[in-house]
Amino acid sequence: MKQYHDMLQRILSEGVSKNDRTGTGTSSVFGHQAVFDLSQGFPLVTTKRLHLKSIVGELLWFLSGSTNNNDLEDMGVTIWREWARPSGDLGPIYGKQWRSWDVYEPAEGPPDGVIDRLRTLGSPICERREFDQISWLMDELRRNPDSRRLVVSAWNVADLKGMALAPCHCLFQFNTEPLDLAYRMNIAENYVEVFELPNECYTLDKTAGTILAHDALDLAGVPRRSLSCQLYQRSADVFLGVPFNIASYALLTHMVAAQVGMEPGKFVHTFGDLHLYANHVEQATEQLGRDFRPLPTLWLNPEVKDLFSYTMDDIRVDNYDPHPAIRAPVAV
Ligand code: DHF
Ligand code: TMP
Repeated sequence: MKQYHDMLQRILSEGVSKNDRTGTGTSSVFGHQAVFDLSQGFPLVTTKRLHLKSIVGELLWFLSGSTNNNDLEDMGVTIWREWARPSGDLGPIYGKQWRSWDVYEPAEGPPDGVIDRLRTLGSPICERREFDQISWLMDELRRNPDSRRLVVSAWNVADLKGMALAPCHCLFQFNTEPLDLAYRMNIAENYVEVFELPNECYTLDKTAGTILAHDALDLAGVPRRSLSCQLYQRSADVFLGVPFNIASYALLTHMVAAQVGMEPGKFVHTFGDLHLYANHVEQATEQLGRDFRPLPTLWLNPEVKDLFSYTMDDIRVDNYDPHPAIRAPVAV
């Protein structure tokens, strides 16, 4: 996770002092990009231990469409507690916008005369409908994988005033690319049991990316496309929020890819205001002194047949061997 240490380092060397909404004070850079190649391991920071259950729980909570902190706490996750109202409500944040963005459309039905009369009385003449951006995305990825409009937005201007916190990770876009044959052969053994085929008259030369007996290797189950995701994050707490955000969107990319039969490609993380809070400097410096460990790998239960059916038990990270956690206070 050199990309993550580069962010910390860049803020420490080039960051400018800025005041902020919470009154804590930050050192900040505006505009940064990090790219994570998901084929090189799951990007979970190894130089401090991250609480994976909080990351997975939060993403499942977003995908469920909930915006009530009580639903998140029922999964044992407390990261949104400080912002919740006494009822647990957080206003129309991510879950609402991802799954049921409000759409107002001219009401249909009443004869023109009635509409005109309501108009003169100043009455609303719209009907409310809900748009599920995530379901739309899944359909569109299958229907139109070359689309350049595979965008999901949490930044709903009309709803901002009701939100407990304005969306930090506000917009993401997916992109698919065809995989060439050599790459598909290289990943084949992740999908089909090539070495257990009854017909043994073939040789898979993985280094050369060639196959000597084509008809013996069945690539039917091997993805034809890779799937990448780019996130725009307008505001980013580099020590506490960012490691969560990287892992969360990497996980989302893996889950979506699994459901549409594509190979996870890259996660591109683009930042607006990337900042280190003044009371996290010591912790960040300690973390920078630690050496990287190998990245873990992600396992998703292949039995799960739709994006909204994943549970905690269907998602596992193997071979995570991080340095110890480093505590830091969160700015509210
Ligand atoms: N406000 C601020 N100032 N920074 C944030 O990162 C932030 N993130 C929010 C909401 N508001 C925020 C939602 N995400 C933690 C991590 C992510 C997160 C909120 C909090 C956090 O405190 N992490 C600790 C403990 C994690 C745990 O309890 O599982 C950590 O050490 O990583
Ligand atoms: P702001 O709304 O004034 O920008 O404050 C939001 C703070 O929360 C800011 O420090 C960024 C941080 N944050 C993250 O870094 N990641 C997240 O996922 C969330 C929700 C917040």
